[in-house]
Amino acid sequence: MFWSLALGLILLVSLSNGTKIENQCFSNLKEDERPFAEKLLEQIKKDLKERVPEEFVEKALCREELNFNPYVMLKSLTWKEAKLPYPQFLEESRIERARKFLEDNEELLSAIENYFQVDKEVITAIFLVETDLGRKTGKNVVINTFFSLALTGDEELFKKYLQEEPEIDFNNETVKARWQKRASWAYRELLYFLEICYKNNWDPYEIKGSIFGAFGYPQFVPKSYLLYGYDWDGDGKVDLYSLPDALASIANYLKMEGYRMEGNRDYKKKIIMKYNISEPYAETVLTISEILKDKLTLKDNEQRGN
Ligand SMILES: [Ca+2]
Repeated sequence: MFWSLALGLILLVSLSNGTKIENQCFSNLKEDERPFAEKLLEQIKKDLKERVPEEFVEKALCREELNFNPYVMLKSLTWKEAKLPYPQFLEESRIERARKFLEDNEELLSAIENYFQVDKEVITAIFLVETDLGRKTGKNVVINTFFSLALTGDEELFKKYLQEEPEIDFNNETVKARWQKRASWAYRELLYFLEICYKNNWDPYEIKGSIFGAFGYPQFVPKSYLLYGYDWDGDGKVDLYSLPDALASIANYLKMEGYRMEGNRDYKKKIIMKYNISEPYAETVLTISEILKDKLTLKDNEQRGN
C-alpha cells in the first residue's frame, strides 16, 4: 500500500514536471533570445486584447513548434522579385493545364466572372502563377515566418545575427527603413493571423505558406484574407484551400482594387500589380490570360463551325 502510494506520488511529480517543461514558453529559443520573445508576447496580448483571448495567444506562441529564424529577415531584405523565373509559366505544358482547368471548372469560373466582373482567364492565370493551380502552396509554417520577422525587428537581435551579413549594409538609412517597415508589417500580420486562427478554430502550426507568409491557393497574407477572402460556397468560412472560396477570393481582391472587364490592357495590368507589386508578374498573368482567351475563342469557333 505504502509503496504503491509512493510510486503514484513519484509518477505524479514526474508527470507534472514533464508538463511544466512542455508548457514553458519559448523553450526552443536560445536563452538570450527569450526576453525579446517575452516582450513581444506581452505586446501581442495587449494589442489583441479586444479581439483574441489571452489564453489563445499564449497557447499559440508557447508551443514547442515555435521557431525563430532571423534569416527570414535577411531573405526579405535581399529578395529580388524580378529574378523569379516567370517565363516558365508560359511553357506549353503549363498553359495546357490551365486551359484544361478552365474547361473542367467552366461553370464555377463563369459564375464567379459574372458576379465579380473579373475575367475568368485572369483568375486562372493568377491561380497558375501563384501556386501552380494549387499544387504548391508553400511549406513554411506561417506563424513562424511572421514571428521571426517581427522578432528581428528588435535592433539588438537584428545586429546579433545579421549585422555581419555582406548583403546588408545596416548603416545605410534606406536599408534600415526597409528593415523597420518589414518588421512592423510582419508584426501586424502576426496579429491578423492569430485573430484568423482563433475565429476559425485553426491550429496555427497547420497553416503553411510561402517564405513570406502568404498561404492558400491564392497566396494571401492574413490581412488580405480578412479584406478580400470570400465565402463563395456559403459554409460560413473562408477556406483558401477550397476551389470555390479561393477563386472567388482572387476575383474579389481584383474587384475591390478596381478591376474592370472593359478596362484596357494597361489598366488591368495596374490592378494586377496591386495583387503582387511586380511588373513581370502582372505581365506574365496578362499574357497567360490572353493565350487562354485565344484558345477558348478558337474552340468556340470550331464548335460553331461543326
Ligand atoms: Ca466557404
